Amino acid sequence: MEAASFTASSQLLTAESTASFSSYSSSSQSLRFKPNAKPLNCKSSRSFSVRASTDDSVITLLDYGAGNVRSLRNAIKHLGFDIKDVQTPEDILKAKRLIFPGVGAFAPAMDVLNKKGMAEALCTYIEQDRPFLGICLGLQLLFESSEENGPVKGLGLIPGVVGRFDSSKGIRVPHIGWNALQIAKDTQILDDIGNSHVYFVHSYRAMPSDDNREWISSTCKYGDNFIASIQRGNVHAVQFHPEKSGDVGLSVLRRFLNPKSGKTQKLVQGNASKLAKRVIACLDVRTNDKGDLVVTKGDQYDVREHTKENEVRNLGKPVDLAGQYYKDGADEVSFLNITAFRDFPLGDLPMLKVLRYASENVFVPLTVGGGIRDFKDGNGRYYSSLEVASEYFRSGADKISIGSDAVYAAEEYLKSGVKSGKSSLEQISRVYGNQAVVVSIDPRRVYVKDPKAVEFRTVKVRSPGPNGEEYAWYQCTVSGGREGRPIGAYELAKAVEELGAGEILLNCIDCDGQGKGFDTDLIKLISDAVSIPVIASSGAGTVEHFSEVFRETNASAALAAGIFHRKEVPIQAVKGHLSKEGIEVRM
Ligand code: 1PR
Repeated sequence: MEAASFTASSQLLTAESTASFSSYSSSSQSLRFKPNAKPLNCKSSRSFSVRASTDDSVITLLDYGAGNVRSLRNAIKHLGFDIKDVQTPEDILKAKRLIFPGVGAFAPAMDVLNKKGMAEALCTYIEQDRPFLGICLGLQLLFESSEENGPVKGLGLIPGVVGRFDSSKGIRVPHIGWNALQIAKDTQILDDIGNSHVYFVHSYRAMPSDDNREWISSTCKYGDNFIASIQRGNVHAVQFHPEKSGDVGLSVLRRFLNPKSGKTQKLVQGNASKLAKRVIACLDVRTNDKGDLVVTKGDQYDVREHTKENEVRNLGKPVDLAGQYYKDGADEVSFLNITAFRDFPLGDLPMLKVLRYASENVFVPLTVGGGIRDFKDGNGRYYSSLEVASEYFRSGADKISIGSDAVYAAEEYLKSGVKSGKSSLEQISRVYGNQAVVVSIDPRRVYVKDPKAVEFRTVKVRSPGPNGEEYAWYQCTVSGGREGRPIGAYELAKAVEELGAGEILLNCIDCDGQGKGFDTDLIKLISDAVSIPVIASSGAGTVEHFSEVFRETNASAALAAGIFHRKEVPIQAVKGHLSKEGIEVRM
């Protein structure tokens, strides 16, 4: 996954990278791909005469340690292959099949490849037309350069510059979600895709041109037409994430890992043409009074049964439910550790275990939230929010979600007008990219008669308040709705976008668990205010509530919990309804 925003520390890295590029540039010139050269025109290294391994069941993985590749490891293992990690450039040259999942930002990735001598080994490997699969940033790095905190030179194997999506064209950046491909040529690994959707998450992309046309195996339309995959001989790279693209994605990986594999399962063909609206299943998780980690669900955030015992409502086991929702067709699964604001999440080993087990069998994106903040444990040891997030990523999360701490960061930012760079939100998005950071907002409606009576953005509500009020503002809360803060959801959303959030999970305490529909007033307000994707949450009760929220607001995704846990409405019923209503979904 490439990072969308790299500011303070990346500038340091970029400066370093620039230094190493200057020593690298002479060789990178000769590494540059010349369009008509065959085979690939990389510079061979004299020192690299290593024989390829002969074991077909072992896949070599180039993981330079910049982020979460656990999902990919899980997918490879799920398909029955073992993984050998690259430690040295020689390991690249010994590989029988090499997968390069680019993670982090372009400049630091190139920096690591150059410093470890892997850039040249990679070029040699590709020049020899040996089986290669680049993923996401692993595709972008093959190009001449990137504008991401650059210009920064890439491996120079494919002509072209990687640039940022242009949000002024009315698209949301990052590009997050399920999109259709236009297949440009026959490549074995895309054979099963047809017109199904695959999962993308990125802010930068390579554009097709006459110079790189012969490489392009598929394109995708998001604002512009960008390169979704390339292929030449045995060299493949994809901008999407096969390891997070469900059965279709697994088939892409399977076909790369085992080219002899025929069609192994019948994939559902949809009428994919553009970015699909996502349907997300959410699991609110906490420890019950017996000490078991359970999926629970509240009514307006109250998760206790209204009985004498007043026990925590138990709706199932987190790993089982996540696996079930994946099979049922959820486009994403979210875990919210709802009491982590008062506990130390790294002390919550069961939650990390849940994530590890869930990610072994769930091949769509997994988000985890709860308790992401700086923390001092009982022995006075300090843990940064970045360490907490890193542990979540290592355990299998693709995105993390920040609640309370993002409210404090936004308040601070609005008060001082200065980005400190120190908030959890800023730190995590700097290291993992803003597409990996969701901000979860827990607002409560506050009715007012006169919008001028409050300093926060109000909306004219469809249903007037208890005293006939026609307006409302949405007060942000922290600690699972227990404390209201002096900031509105509108102000918070704008601030966190500036601080580096890549997506907003927009709850509404009033609607939570009520089954009466999403708060479209709130969702319209926020989805019109920001240019990052917004996930509508709280209140889904029927399939019509989903079509309503997508028709009336600019939400990119809709999330539900109660109706899925209680099996009142299956995920496929939601998708079938949306599709019938002409709203594109991944089937
Ligand atoms: O503040 O960073 O520790 O994060 C805590 C996280 O836990 C936040 O994302 C917050 O939303 C969540 N949370 C805290 N307390 C509760 C609670 O319910 N008591 N759950 C809670 C929030 C809301 C939704 C829910 C939808 C859909 N849950 O995620 O799943 O409202 O429900 P529905 O379809 O049944 O209506 P931090």
